[in-house]
Formats: sequence, structure tokens, C-alpha cells
Amino acid sequence: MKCRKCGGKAVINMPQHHLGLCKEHYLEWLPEQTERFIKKYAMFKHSERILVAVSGGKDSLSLWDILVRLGYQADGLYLCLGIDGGVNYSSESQRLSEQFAAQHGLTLHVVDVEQETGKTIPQLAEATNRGQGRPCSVCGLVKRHEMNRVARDLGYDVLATGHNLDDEAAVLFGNTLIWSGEYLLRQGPVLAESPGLARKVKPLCRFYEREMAAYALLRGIEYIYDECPHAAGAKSIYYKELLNQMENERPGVKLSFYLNFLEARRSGLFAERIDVQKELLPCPTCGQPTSAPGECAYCRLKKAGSPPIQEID
Ligand code: Q46
Ligand code: ZN
Ligand code: ZN
Repeated sequence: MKCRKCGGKAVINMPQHHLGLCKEHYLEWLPEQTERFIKKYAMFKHSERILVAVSGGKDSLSLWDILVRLGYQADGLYLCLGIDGGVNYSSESQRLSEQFAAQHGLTLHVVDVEQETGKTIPQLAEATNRGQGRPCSVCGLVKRHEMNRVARDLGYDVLATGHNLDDEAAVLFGNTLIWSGEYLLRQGPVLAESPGLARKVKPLCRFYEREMAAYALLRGIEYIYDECPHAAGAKSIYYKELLNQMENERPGVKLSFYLNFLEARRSGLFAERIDVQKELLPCPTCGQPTSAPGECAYCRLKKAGSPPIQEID
């Protein structure tokens, strides 16, 4: 296959776009497309300060790289979760995140969950009802809270995460299987800010995982190959495999699944029911919004060993 722009040898073929590109043109095309999506979904402007949630993986490091190449003011945030899993997962991903920041002269904020809460994610999962056998539930809660706290405390306008199309399509698949109206309504490239909560954006949501892997590889970005050890057996991995099987038969099916969903949502298919809108109140301890009366789930999690946590923020 030949590069559509220069006729040279294509290093990547994207059947869903009927497009092949050489290295040079691929490394131009992907940031150009990202810029197009940033504008299309009104994610942020050049005057705004962006905090990129960096995990040491290919997507988040590539996102940071792309935003900086596009001239945006983007700093990184690394959350040390204290996960080892026999592969030094957290320390290795922190090392690679710090290495990337140093190589490019960028600012990386590092927050250690153990210092903030007194426990690592696996220890928090052990110590609480919420986490029994499912550290991802605790981890998701802590990550959302800490990202939001840092964005608020350090005055960032927007939080950017590296979710790619495969991630988004898998979440959409899971939410659709159970027709979770509340989650479907909130899923999309932009989650607008609300009192106490930063705007969240996903600039890579229209790129396939293999496209992001190709970008990281061709840009020479060193990233952690290992998945988090707790990801094994997650439903999202099963959904990704199913979607990949469909994609093999029908190239582009993942992209159209996601884009048609966005269009359906935009035209009001998942309109919010007024009677179930939850009122959010500031948590008396940390100030972040919560639907629970009294302290939020994060603050109660921090007091590990306290009464069972029931609601999900
Ligand atoms: S980091 Fe945390 Fe993920 Fe690991 S413990 Fe689960 S949620 S799998 S993205
Ligand atoms: Zn070319
Ligand atoms: Zn709180």
C-alpha cells in the first residue's frame, strides 16, 4: 500500500478511512485530526490550561506529546497508585512518565495515593467493603477525586485523558447491554464542568488503539507495555475482544458504533429525566460535589475500615 500524500511506502493502513500513510505523513495526520476533533467538540482553546492525566501508557503519553506539538499549554499529572503486581507496575509507569517529561522539558505533577490516603490502592481495596475483590472500583473513585482536586487546586481549566476509540466503544458496548441511561448520557468526548468539577475531555476518542500504538512507536515514545495487573479479567477487555472480532469482518464498525451513538445522543435519544436529576452538595470534608448526604465516598473510603460504603459517586 502507498502513502496517499506522497506515494511512498505506507507504514499504516486505515481501512475505515481507505487511507494509507508513510511515517512522515502519519505523524502529521494524527495531530491534525486531533486538532480537528478538539475544535469540533469544543474541548478547549489555546488560552486554556490543560492537565493531562498521564499513566505511562502509550495513549496518555502520546496525547501529551500531540497537545504540546499543537502548541497547547499542557502539563501532566501522574497518580502513583502503589500497584506492583510482580511487574513493578506503578514504579515503572512513573519512571517512564517522568522520563518523557524530562526529555521534553514539561511539567509533571506527581501525586502519591499512599501519601494522600495512608494506603496504596491494593491496601484500600483490601480494607474496605467497596474494594473487596475489585480494586478497580476503589481505584476509579480515587483517580477521579485526585484528578479533580489537582485540577481545582492548581487552577487548570480542563482535564484531558487518553481514552481511545477502543476504550470508548467497549464502555459504550457495556452501557448499552444494560441500557444504562445515566452513563450513556454522560459518555462522550466532553463532560462539561459543573460546580466543583473540572471539564473532562478525551481528544483521542476517535482513534483506534492500533493507531495510537503506531503513533507512539513512530514518535519513539517509550511507554509501559504491561497492562495494570488488575485489568486481567475485566469486562472491558472481553468487550474489546468482541468488538475486534466484528471489526475484522467489517472494518469501521467500531467507529460507526461510537459516532452514531454520539449523533443519537446529540439528537436527544438519551434526554435527561428531570425527576431523577440528583442534587449535588459539597462534601463537608473535601468540598467536592457528592450526591450522598454528608461526606463523599472518597472521604469515607479514606477512613478505611469505617461503615460500608453504599453509593457510587
Ligand atoms: S489502574 Fe486502577 Fe485501571 Fe489498574 S486498578 Fe483497575 S482501574 S486496572 S485503568
Ligand atoms: Zn507520505
Ligand atoms: Zn469528600
